[in-house]
Amino acid sequence: MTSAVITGTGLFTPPHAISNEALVQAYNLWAEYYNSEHAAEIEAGQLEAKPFSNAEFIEKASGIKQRYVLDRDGILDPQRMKPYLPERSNEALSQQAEMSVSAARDALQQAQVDPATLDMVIVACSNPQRAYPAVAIEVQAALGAGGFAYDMNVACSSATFGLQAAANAIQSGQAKRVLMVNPEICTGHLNFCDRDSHFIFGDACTAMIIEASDQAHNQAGFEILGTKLKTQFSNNIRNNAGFLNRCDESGLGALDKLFVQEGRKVFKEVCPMVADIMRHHLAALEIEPAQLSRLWLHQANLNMNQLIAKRVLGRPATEVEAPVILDRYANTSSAGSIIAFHLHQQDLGPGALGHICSFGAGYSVGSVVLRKQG
Ligand code: CO8
Repeated sequence: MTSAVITGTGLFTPPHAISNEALVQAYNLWAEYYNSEHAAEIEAGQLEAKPFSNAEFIEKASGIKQRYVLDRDGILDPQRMKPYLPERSNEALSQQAEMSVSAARDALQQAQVDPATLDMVIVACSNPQRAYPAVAIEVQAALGAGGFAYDMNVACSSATFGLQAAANAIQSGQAKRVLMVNPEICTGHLNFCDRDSHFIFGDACTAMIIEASDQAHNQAGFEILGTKLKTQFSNNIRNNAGFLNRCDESGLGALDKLFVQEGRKVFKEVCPMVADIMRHHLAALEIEPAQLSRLWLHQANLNMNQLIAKRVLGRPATEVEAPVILDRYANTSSAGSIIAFHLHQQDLGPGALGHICSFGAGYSVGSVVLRKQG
């Protein structure tokens, strides 16, 4: 069977960063204003006072120190608490297509691939910015790619599920050269007025070129040895935004539908599930965890990653073995594990084995085992 090889990766990092301190200052100003505006209802027990946020708590609970965002001003304005991302005309490149093209150009260059020779484009992310036409088809047109394109969404696991779709298409002969991009605008659907979650996410876009091995110009890529996907329904991470919101008569439909989660439950339920899937996947490929040079894990929470890596390896992982990018990028949903891969693989020699694993809403887990070529 033809093997599928990752021959290029790219990353778009937004130009603005927000530190925990700046984010907390904006939130606390907003909370102070809310509490004074609603002092009478809070006093009468009709409303709860908004609690204050804390930068030290955020770093200790999550490992996050800052996040990159498409717009800083709107998020840090206590009168607004959401980014300014104005709708563009239909003639302009959409925000997600723009990020995708930027990350894709880097990946194409690394792979030494002419975009006209791409025959499949997948945009895989948590929140495609519109229903149709697919953002992927816009990206295909912007790059002058051939073949076909589609969007897919499996929340934080969108990229690994996209990798499996790309590898399957190559192995079945339906495609020879695939672009898979992950334009994550997490700040667009994050509630910056919620102390428990306002710090969790940032924006970024990653891209990968996946090719049939006999097509690859870059001989130092990563062969996909195997992919394993798992889903299990849970309401613990949810976003109810959708096209039926406007059809609701109760008034609830008019409210902003944003990211909500039971963070503690997610932590407890997802960690053992992920470690178990990773170990079983390695065993099925007859690979011992000790043979792995690198774990590129989903970047949601540092404590979570340390726990999962320890369960997989049977000992704590070093920072080189399980690189961390969430301190700078925060949780960028499906882009997180791919950013870790993009930034932390250049030192690996031919034959080195590595493991990408994503996990998140669904629940969904995507496990991809790679071997460095060269
Ligand atoms: N400042 C100060 N105190 C706070 C804050 C804050 N900002 N936030 C919470 N607290 C308080 C709590 O209220 C609580 O107080 P009390 O003890 O009085 O009740 C106390 O601190 C402890 O709170 P927690 O128990 O919630 O704290 P944890 O130690 O569990 O940390 C985390 C919270 C960081 C959220 C942690 O539980 C976690 O990371 N869990 C896993 C989350 C996860 O991986 N989620 C995956 C979501 S991503 C995904 O699937 C993709 C979705 C699609 C993308 C969406 C884009 C928007």
